[in-house]
Order: sequence, then C-alpha cells, then structure tokens
Amino acid sequence: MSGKILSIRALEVLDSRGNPTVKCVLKTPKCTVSAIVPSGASTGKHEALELRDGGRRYGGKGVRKAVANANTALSKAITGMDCTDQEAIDLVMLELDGTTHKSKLGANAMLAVSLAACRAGAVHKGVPLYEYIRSISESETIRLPIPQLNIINSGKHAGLENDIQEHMIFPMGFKSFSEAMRAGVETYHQLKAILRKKYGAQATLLGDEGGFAPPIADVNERLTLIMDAISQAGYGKKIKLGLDCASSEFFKNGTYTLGKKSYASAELIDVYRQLSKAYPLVSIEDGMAEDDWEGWAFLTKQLGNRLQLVGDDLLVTNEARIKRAIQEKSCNALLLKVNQIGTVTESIEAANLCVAEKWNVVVSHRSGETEDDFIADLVAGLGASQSKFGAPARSDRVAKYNRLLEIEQELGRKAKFGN
Ligand code: 2PG
Ligand code: MG
Repeated sequence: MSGKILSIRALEVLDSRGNPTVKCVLKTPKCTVSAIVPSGASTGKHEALELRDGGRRYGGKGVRKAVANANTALSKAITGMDCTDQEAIDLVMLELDGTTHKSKLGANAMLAVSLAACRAGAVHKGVPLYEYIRSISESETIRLPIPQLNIINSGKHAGLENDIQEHMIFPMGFKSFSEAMRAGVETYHQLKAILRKKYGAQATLLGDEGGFAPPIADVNERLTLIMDAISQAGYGKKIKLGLDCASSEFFKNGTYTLGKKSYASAELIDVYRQLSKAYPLVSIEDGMAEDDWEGWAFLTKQLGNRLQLVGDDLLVTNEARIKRAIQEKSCNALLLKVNQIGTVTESIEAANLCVAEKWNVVVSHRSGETEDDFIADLVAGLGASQSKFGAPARSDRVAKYNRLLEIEQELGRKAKFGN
C-alpha cells in the first residue's frame, strides 16, 4: 500500500510539567500515528527555537503559533509525500523554514511532524520503529542502552540555583538491560528508604525527572548517600556514578558559582577531579558552560582519558558545533536530544558524526516529557550505548523504560546490551 501522507493535524497538548506542547497526528492509507514533542528547562542557548506564543495564555508558553504552522505551511508541503522518505520530508521542512535555528516555523512544529512521519514510515515498511531507525540511520546494530538514571534532582529541575543538576547511577556491570534496570530501580528504592530515615518523608519528594530532591546542599553528601544505597541494595562495584552539572546555569561573567563558592574553569575542573577520586564517577555532562570552549578543551585534556565528558548545551545536537568540538577536542561524548535540533534526519546525522569519531552517544529525554516513547526506539535503533531518561518513576519517564523492556523481550537472545 502506498505510503502517501494523506493528512497531518497538529494540536496543543500538555507535557509533564503542565506546559503546552505540540502533538502531530499523521494519516496514511495504512495507518494513523502520532508524536508529541518534549521540552527542556535548562535549555541551551544554541538550541533550535521552541516557538511559544507569549502573552498571558499559559504564562506565555502556549504553542498555538507552532500548531498553526504545522497545520498550514507544513501540512501543505508534506501532504502527498511518501512517509518512508524521512530525509526528503525533513529537507522540505528545512527549506520551508529556511533559518538556522528554525525560528520561522519553530523546531517544536517541525519535530512533531518529523517524529510522526518516522513512525508511519516504520508501519509502511512493516518493521518495528527501532528497526526502521536502524535502517535509515544505517547503524550497524540494534542495542539496548546502559540506562543513566537520575536519582537525585537539583538545580532548575528542583527549583534551585547554583547547583549541580543531576546525580545519576550507571548500572554497568550487568548482562542485560532488564538486569541493569532492576539494579537501578532497587537502588532507587533503597535511596528513598535512606532519605526518609535520615531526613524525613519530605526529603523523598520528587523533582521534574522523577529523582528525589532532598534539601542537601553538598554534592559530596548526595553522592555518599547514593553510594550507601548502592551498597545496601547489594550492587557494590556494579553500579557507577555520573553527573550532569548543567554548568551553563551557574556560569556568569567568566565565573562558575556553586553554592556560595566561585570558581574559574580550571578550579572547577579540580573540583571534578576530586569528586572522581572520591567516588566511582564515570561520566560528567556539561562540566563546562555552553560557550566556554577553552574550559571544555582544558577539561578534556585533564580528565578525558578517564571520564566520559558529555556535551549537551555545548553541542545542542548540532552538526556545526559537534564538528568544532571534534576539532578542538572539547569533549568525548554526545548528548542527543531530538528537540534541540528539530528533525529526525539531523538527529541521526549528529549521532553518525560522533560514532565515526568513536564518541559515545547518549540519547536523552528533556525535563519536560510526555507519554511519547519515541526516544526508546531511537536509542535502540541507533545502537547507541547509553540512554538518559531520568529516574524510574512517573509515567513520562517510565514509558521509555517500559518500551525498552519490550524491545529487549522482542529481540530475545539476539538483544545486544551496552558497549
Ligand atoms: C539536561 C536535560 C535533561 P533539560 O540538562 O540534560 O536531563 O534537562 O531538558 O531541562 O534541558
Ligand atoms: Mg544536560
């Protein structure tokens, strides 16, 4: 049956923070599929534009303009195209927008269409979405990722300033995704028990990504509690640690401020070095701010041989910035967020660029998510070695983990996992 796109219809729906976002429903003769766009809070300033309405409605966060763009200009251009031609669809949208940051039509409008088209493409090819993504990305293999689980939330995701944003566990010493998940979840529950006992039930309230947001100012204390949870859950050396510092959020006028202390780039790198000596830290994301290229190069020179250094706000899933980072040896891993760039094709290109460089690729959610589990198929289809989908709590996060568990079961003994 023809893969001709019969119609696309966009609408305004809500994300996990109760903010408006764009959903797209796409029809072909064979299927009706949909996709919903996520949204960040600690957003990088070089990300593609998330078009919001401004004004009073939803505190300015309405997406009626983006929805209208999808329903008029994009619909007109895309209707009649073949849903199995992802590259052509994305290219038409890019040309129609014509700006570097998708500021005319909005990356949220374009991504909703792009994701929905990809889902329809899989249906028409008669394969699971992850297999379809594997084929269009020409990735070597389907793989289940090591899940980075953000179990203590702070910074913007917990209403705080001048703080490290995410404290993650990396269940690495396991044979399968489901075993890694189980260990991560048991550690999460153990941490909850520890926090409740030590600080009371209030300390177990959750931040935006489902991790706990206890009133503990010191990062050492947080990591020590996580280590206690790992050991009490019985996982000793099998679970490692990672941080997303989201340092663009605490960088101003050339200085980083953590709590009440200020640091130059080199001093902050020393803090990271100390942390990596005191704890089994394997990964630091956004250790330096989005435009501190010098700081990034120094960080990588100092710690890049023993730590995974992930570029999020630095790279914004953008080919040009990734190329510069490769050239300047700024980091050694990519955080891939589809809404930072706005199309499936560009996301795949960003991943492939990094794979060719032997960088790790971490497929990531946003702090504002929905029930859409597209990124689970994306990480598996790209064969990327890691996912970052938050804590194992709240349906907006768990939807992705549940989809990965389903993919693992579907693949059976063929399922590859981790590196
Ligand atoms: C990050 C993300 C996801 P946000 O900084 O990596 O955890 O947060 O979506 O708020 O940018
Ligand atoms: Mg980040």
